[in-house]
Amino acid sequence: MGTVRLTVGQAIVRFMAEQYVERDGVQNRFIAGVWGIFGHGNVAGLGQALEELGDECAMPYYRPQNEQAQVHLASAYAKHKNRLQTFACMSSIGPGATNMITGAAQATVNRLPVLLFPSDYFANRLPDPVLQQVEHPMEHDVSASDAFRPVSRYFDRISRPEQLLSSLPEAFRVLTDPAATGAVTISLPEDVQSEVYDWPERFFERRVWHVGRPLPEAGPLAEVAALVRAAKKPLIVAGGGAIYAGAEAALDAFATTFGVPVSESQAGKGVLPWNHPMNVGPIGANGGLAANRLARDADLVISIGSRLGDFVTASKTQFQNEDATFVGINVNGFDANKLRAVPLVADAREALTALTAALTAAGHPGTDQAYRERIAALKAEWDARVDFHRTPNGETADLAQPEVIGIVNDAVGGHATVVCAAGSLPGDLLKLWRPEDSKAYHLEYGYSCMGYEIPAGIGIKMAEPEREVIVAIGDGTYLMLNSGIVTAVGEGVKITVVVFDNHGYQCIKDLAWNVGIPQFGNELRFREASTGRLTGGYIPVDFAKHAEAMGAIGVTARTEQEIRDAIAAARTADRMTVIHVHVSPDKRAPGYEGWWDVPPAEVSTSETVKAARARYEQAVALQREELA
Ligand SMILES: Cc1ncc(C[n+]2csc(CCOP(=O)(O)OP(=O)(O)O)c2C)c(N)n1
Ligand SMILES: [Mg+2]
Repeated sequence: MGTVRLTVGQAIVRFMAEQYVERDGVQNRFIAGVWGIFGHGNVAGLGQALEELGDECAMPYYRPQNEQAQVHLASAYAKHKNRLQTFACMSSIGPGATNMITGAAQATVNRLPVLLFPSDYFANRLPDPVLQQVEHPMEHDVSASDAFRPVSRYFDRISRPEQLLSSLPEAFRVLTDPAATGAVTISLPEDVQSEVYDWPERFFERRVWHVGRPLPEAGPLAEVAALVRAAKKPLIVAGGGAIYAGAEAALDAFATTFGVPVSESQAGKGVLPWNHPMNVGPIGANGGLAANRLARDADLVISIGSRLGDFVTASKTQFQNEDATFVGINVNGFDANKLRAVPLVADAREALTALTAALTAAGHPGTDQAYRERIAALKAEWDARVDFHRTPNGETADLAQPEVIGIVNDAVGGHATVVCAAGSLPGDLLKLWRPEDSKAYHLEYGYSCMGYEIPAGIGIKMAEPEREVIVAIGDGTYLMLNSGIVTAVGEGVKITVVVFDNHGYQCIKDLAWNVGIPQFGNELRFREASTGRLTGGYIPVDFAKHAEAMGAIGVTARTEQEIRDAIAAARTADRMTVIHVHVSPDKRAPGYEGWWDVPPAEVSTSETVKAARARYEQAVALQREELA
């Protein structure tokens, strides 16, 4: 058997180019390219390899402005591609590496594949401490890259070239396994990246990773079918896994045939179009009244591809029927078993198809007329509430955020992808945005990471260039991580960013208010001499000018017509546009019988804190600790 003489960096590039995935008979290459910022840790290793082999291996290199952003971009790309393709991301040693940790955590929380190559200190340790080395006084084998371990689904450090022979295949096995996937980190010491090895030729042969659709076992399937037949008031909670599995049609058939309402998490929103008769809208802390009322009384709750985060379960207060049974349909046994559920560990599409067949064979008539009428009545009431919030009514000096959401959604339609992650926008979008297909709503609300939005918008647009992409972003988040605009301009990626400027972290101000604290630290205000605190006027930021300075088109829009005009102009512009919209600092969509566990101080001299604590103790009594 022949060998090929390559450096570690060169071997990685050659290997990645030959890794494919296949699902349902369709094949594609798994790694679309490599994002990275160079430093002494990787310029001579992976950097040299990409420069020499990138064209030959069709492995394009992309340059971000920030290592965290490139990981967000890669995970958004993977999410839009239903996890069937992603990017690799590399960094230098130390700060470049640790900058990727936030992105790694965000990908792992959301069960999205990203392949990370941080650089690491010399394996031979001779130059120690190399520039940027955090020296651990008692454990010399510990490096900054070890901080990736708790946020990765697979971690390895390559201290001898031949370790790649087992490590790289394992990395791809984890990345392409729907139950195991998340951030995969292979840390590469600076010296090892440039070292040569005689690799077996077969290491570089094409490998096709089958992305499985695990079938439900007969026993649990029969048990779940019996539960559905016995249920009078069943409810589905659809999560991201339903979309990644391409279960839209199977879910539609199941829900429609058996009259089972479908509620949505942030990741699951859009799995059925908003106006599907069985789509009862969002559930949980940020949910709507239809889903939340049905959830309160449901006697059977079937979660499909959801990690059942606290926003979905309203911190375990959402399901108040003590006799309710839970079913967890999930490829991942960990998620399938949550809420003490009967687990159906399987691919969402396959599980729903099998369940529909079993129930049809048993002649199950589905839910009764009264329940179906209740679903329709609640849905009509909720849709009317949404219309009300989306319609401008001139109550506030600047437009209110829900009104701007309605205006933007009407302007771009139900097939543009809206992307968001943190702030008050996710809650308002969950309630008010109206997606018409499962790729029209892209929320990262697992890690809810400020800074995700702009890089994610770029990733989505790269994943599907034909689709209009709208980045909905708060002023606070924009200020945290906006340099992706330069990347988008450079790459010719045309997205539209709508900055909702309400002068600060208004969702946290709301939250502070709820726990009894007056405005403190959340608004974007000048420090005031008289108070010594951040109580002065608003610090003015011109987001349109800022975006223009980075090469984008910047527009300020204050009225409905100006927003519509700006979106229309963005469509025909030659580059990306940032629309700065002034929104009222005080008006957002209200809550609809959801709750979120944020404990106010147990002791305080403040009357508002004491009152908040008393309210909290009443609410927390509804928490179902047996579902923990
Ligand atoms: C990286 C990161 N830091 C802090 C937080 C906590 N946090 C959540 S939303 C938010 C404020 C967001 O402000 P802005 O983007 O202006 O949105 P608004 O609340 O005003 O709608 C903060 C600080 C977070 N989610 N992510
Ligand atoms: Mg804000």
